[in-house]
Amino acid sequence: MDIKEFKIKLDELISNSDNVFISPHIRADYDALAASIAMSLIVKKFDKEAFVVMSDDIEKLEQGMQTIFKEAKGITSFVSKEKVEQMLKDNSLLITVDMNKTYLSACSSYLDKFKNIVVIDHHNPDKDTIVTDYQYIMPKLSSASEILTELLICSNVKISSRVADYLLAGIFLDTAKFTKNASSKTMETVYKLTKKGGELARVMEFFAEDYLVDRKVQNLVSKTRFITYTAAIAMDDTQTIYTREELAKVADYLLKYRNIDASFAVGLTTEDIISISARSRGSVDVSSIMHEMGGGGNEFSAASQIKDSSLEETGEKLTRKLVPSCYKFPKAN
Ligand SMILES: [Mn+2]
Repeated sequence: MDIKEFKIKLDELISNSDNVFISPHIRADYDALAASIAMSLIVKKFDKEAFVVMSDDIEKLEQGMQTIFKEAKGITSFVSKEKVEQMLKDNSLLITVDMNKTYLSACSSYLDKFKNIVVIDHHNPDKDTIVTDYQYIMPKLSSASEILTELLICSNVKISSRVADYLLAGIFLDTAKFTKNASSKTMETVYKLTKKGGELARVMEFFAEDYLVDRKVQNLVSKTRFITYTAAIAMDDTQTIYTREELAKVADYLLKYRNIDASFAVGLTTEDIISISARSRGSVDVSSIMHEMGGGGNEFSAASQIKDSSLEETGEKLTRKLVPSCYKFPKAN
């Protein structure tokens, strides 16, 4: 569907609603948060109340995310998922951004209470995708922030320099600093946001590394095994607990090496949950590999969480999936 066509439908749904809830995925990242803030600005243009449902523990977010969250409180209303149920009206609209799966919404237990649901995302749909007639799912686009920038522009919503920064941060994250899945369209979006006053130098400040986190990330990077010449798995077989963001950083980091087409970071994220963060330059569809292991994503970026398995078993299972899909001979120079 063309974005202008989608926009007409979206406008109609917003106009006819009593109030609007915007749901980023749980454990929101820069892309989900920026897209949610942008969506709230679009809704406000219709003089409708817009609430972003954030149930993450704000104190646990990384510093840059906390900065955006605190600043954005001035322009966007945030509510917890517990509050939403009391605020629901007969004609409440839910708009999910940066995710399309039921289980990734903080509102998953009461999705049926919304009169209408709109899904705006750039991840592949699958059997768990929220069932609705109103979907705008574009797996070829870099990020939800890229989609939302277009929507803001079509909606004639003023983009402040700070909102432009947030959206740039979303694109920056999802393209691993413009190194993957950044099309000419993505760069055009970056251009438009820069024209609105967004500045990459300020965006970089959100991503400033914490020394201890970076040591942890590099320590896991140093445990990388090359399963084939082009596929790498960084796996920690100790009981160290990682955040999903740390695993994502490891997988992102590994893609910087010349030969690596697909990278995987595997580690415990709680005592009994193993998480995998997968990244690809595009030649290996990591979402299909992660899908087979109970997760999802898109061809460039995917993840899964595994229960009732050991790190060793998970590592072996992943290796078996990789060998047929990933093996290729090194290119001669
Ligand atoms: Mn995203």
